[in-house]
Amino acid sequence: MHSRITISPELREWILATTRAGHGVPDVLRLMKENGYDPRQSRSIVAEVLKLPLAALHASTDKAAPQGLRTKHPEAPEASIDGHAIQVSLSVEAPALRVLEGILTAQECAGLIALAQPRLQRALTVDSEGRQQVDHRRTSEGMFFALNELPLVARIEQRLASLLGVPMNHGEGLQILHYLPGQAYEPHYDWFDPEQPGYGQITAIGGQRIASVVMYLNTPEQGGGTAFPEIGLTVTARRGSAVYFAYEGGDRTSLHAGLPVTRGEKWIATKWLRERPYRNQRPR
Ligand SMILES: O=C(O)CCC(=O)C(=O)O
Repeated sequence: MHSRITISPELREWILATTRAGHGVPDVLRLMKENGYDPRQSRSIVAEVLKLPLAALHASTDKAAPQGLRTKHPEAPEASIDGHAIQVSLSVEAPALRVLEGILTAQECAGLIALAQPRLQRALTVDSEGRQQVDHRRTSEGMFFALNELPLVARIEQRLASLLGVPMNHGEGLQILHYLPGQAYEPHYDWFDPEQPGYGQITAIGGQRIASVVMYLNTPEQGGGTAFPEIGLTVTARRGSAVYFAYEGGDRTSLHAGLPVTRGEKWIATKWLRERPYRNQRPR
């Protein structure tokens, strides 16, 4: 798409080194402008070097975009969104965590499973260089919906956006995971480590992740809860409920794991939220 641009090896290496050092796309574009590059041409060059869609760079550098947005932790015991009653049944301060009942109806859970099933593949994780890879720590199967891909997906995304006070476009596409007996997701953080070499590239669009919502689409017969080992909490997986947790600034108490399913199966839908708009990126 950008094959007609000539990029010197030095410039290419500088862009890669700058993002690897933890700077985002807006910083790279600002520095290029200060050095006399035309902003439009800079965007094309950066898109080509970082293998990002050009449209996404417009989103990440949009001056009107709120920077460093945070989610609003639900405080009231009950919220009504679109006539949909959501209850907070457990609150924790560190990490900021809420167990939410009634986030999805039984029909919505069944609808997501039916839509996802034919598209399942071995779930991947993002390595320290920002690449998607098969990882022994995560043995489930999964798939991503694009943001706003279908009316059901859009309705759920809008509900989460209203509940948490962040625009829908700060969300990554909804991920569906399916676990069978013995499958699990070992303890991990959802936020990206700024010390890792791929940090600048992973966060170039949308910035850092700020919060997660894990929604349970079925009730496993046994096992499959979401554990938070730093605080000694396990959230039981129950159809239609969810666990929301926030981790601005890389909160280490947000360490969590999908415990092994010991009988039956487990289906979840996960929404990760970013501090800035995130343009409908499918995992690379
Ligand atoms: O399966 C779970 O309960 C947790 C899933 C999870 O940690 C994730 O998708 O990041």
